[in-house]
Amino acid sequence: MSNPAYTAMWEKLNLDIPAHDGLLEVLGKFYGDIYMSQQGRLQGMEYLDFVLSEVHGLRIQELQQAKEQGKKIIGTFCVFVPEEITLAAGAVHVGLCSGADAGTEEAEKLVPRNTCALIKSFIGFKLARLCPFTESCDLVVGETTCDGKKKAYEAFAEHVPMHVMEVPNTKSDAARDLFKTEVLRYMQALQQLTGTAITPQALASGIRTVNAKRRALQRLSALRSADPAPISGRDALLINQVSFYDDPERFTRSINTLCDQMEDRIARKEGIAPAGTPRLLLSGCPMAVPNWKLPYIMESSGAVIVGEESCIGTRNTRDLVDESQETLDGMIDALVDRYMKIDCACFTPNTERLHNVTAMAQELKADGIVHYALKFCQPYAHEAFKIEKAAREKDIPVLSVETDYSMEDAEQLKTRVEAFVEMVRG
Ligand code: BJ8
Repeated sequence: MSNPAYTAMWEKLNLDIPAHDGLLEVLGKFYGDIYMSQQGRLQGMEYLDFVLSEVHGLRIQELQQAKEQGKKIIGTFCVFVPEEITLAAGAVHVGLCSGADAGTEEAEKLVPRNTCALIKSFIGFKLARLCPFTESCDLVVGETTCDGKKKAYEAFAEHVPMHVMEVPNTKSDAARDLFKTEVLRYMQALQQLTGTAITPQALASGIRTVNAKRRALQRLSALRSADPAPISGRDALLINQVSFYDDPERFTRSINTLCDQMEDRIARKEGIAPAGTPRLLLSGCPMAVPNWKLPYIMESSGAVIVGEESCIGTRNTRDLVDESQETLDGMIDALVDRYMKIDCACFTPNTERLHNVTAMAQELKADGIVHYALKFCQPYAHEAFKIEKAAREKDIPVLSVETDYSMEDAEQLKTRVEAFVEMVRG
């Protein structure tokens, strides 16, 4: 993955070149072991392999070209930041690196040690000068979701230009009003940054583009109810991860082509694993690139993952924005309604998630659920108890896992996952 052709660009972005080369080397090896070792992958996955191999290369080059054309780059860490608005302002919306242990020592000088790996990762990537996305950003947009993130953004703001959106903790009418105010404030900040007034036409187009991307991912998700499973969970997770980096229109076309291939495969009754392979739903915290440890352990323990109930999964794709509005205000209301349906564990209460997880397990014919919380993530660790109870009431077995980005617990996790797979196999 390290490529001398991009070194000048990375130098210009002030990356730590030797450390970055080292990171890409490890990432390339990790990817080879986890992804390229799979048998019978869909042909359409070649596109995803290519995008990932070029995620710090060609994609960053595209961002630099966009900047030369006067476009602004907006970086985010949460699905509450509306991409529709970013696109309507003619800017580029990207997710930022937060899925690997990097610069942890430096990060722990800014945030407490008992902070989740995702937060430490994005701070570490910045302080260690390893993320070309962060370095390309004209603005990073944070949100007041969990305590860890909202306090971390205070520290992060000393290192990057930041805008923080206030995301409410409840779903009351007052909370919806607050979020609408915040969407308008984000819109204003973007208009100021880009010098572009957001028109109803531009917002309608942004809504259509993001809806089309979500529809393609919904289509992919629904096809996974087939047995044998047409795609591995690792590949499906990768697709969801890439959806945060890639150009949205190009990505949507590629995923629809991949779905056509999945349909052919299903018609031939073929799959990535034999029919009857234990099927698991993965639920919980988002898994950013290259956080593939748990999916790899699950799928190398005799199971196939059939869905990801997370923000890098269906929590981000389940709901669409109503496209029938014609006025700017009507579209913003439609957008706010859609975003207020997100069932993030930061909300209280968050009972709709219990229904969504169990319904998803049933629709995808999952034999069990693996609930995943990052260590020190209070919201998802709390909800693990509730998910276990809700699933038990529907006779769905649950394995609750707490882990981080290190490989130290890999063996221990594998033992637990293998025992769970044997149990659901019955
Ligand atoms: S909408 S899930 S992307 S906040 S793992 S940083 S919650 S302590 S990521 Fe999230 Fe938005 Fe919610 Fe989705 Fe905090 Fe937990 Fe860390 Fe987390």
